Amino acid sequence: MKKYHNICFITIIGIGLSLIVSCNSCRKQKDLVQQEVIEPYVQVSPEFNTDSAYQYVEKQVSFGPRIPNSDAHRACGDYLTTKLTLFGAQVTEQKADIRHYDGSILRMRNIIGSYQPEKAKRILLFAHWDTRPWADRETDLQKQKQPILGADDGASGVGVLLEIARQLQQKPIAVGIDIIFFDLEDSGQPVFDTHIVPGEWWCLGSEYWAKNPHVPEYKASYGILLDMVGAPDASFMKEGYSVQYAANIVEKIWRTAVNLGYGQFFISRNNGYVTDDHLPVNKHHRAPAVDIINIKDNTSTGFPSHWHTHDDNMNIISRGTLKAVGQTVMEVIYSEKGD
Ligand code: AHN
Ligand code: ZN
Repeated sequence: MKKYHNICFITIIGIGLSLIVSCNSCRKQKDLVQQEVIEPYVQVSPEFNTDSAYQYVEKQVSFGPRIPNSDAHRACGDYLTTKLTLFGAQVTEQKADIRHYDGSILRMRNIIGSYQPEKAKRILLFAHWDTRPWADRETDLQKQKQPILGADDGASGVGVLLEIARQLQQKPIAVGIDIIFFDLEDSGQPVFDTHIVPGEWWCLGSEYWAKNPHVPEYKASYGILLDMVGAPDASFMKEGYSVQYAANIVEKIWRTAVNLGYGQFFISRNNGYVTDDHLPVNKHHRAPAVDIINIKDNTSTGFPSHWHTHDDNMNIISRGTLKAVGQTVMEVIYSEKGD
């Protein structure tokens, strides 16, 4: 009887052990299977055409430096207005006379293209279209006094947004979109003028709009600024004011970029505070706004080495970078649900 008991006991333990073992291997197999069938990310947005974005950058640069009060500035402004109109946006222009740091008057022209203006839920996409009147980061003083072409600093963000405008006409989305090309971003006091004039001389177009929006009481769910989004080795780090005012939008954009395979451009690191067009937009509460901007930690300025030099020309524009930024922004906005 005792022996029988023992056998019985051993058998029960045996069955128990084998159950545990088989359950474990069962679970292991399941884990394996689950790992093998991780779903690839399925893109919801139409394909951003980077050749077309490149052309829009090239066209702006072909006017020459788009410095305030110049013929090239006027001609390029007309081009941008015409393009937005052709792409089906409702276009509004804001004009005002704004005081420059040296006391002269700059004739400002902000260009706004609205899609589905009747919709309450809106997203604001913006870039500056003016170019810096000086190459004040050149070492040679003569070169410093010449205006830059601003292929990256100016034209790249606008080029990407024009392509997005074209796409919005082809395939409308669930939310309203406002695209703003701000003027007078880049007329801040040059470094060679050491007699510092107190005041804020950067981002004058966006400051004007944030105080006097084209629609009274204007608010957007969020805003995205594109600044210097064309260089082949661009690194978009998480800029300080963007994180301070719009942390969840920063995360949404960077996560989307990684999902699309653009993690080499969208770096998961915080780096610096930049006075840029998103600052007035944030301060005046028009939208929590994020700056996608090429930031470097291995240069003295914190910006790429071509910044505010004559190297900022078509040679530093890469279709691959325009694509990474354009497709990421499109994916973010085409994922939005309506009101
Ligand atoms: C300042 O240098 C104060 N802000 C940089 C913003 C900028 C200039 N973006 C392009 N050009
Ligand atoms: Zn600049």
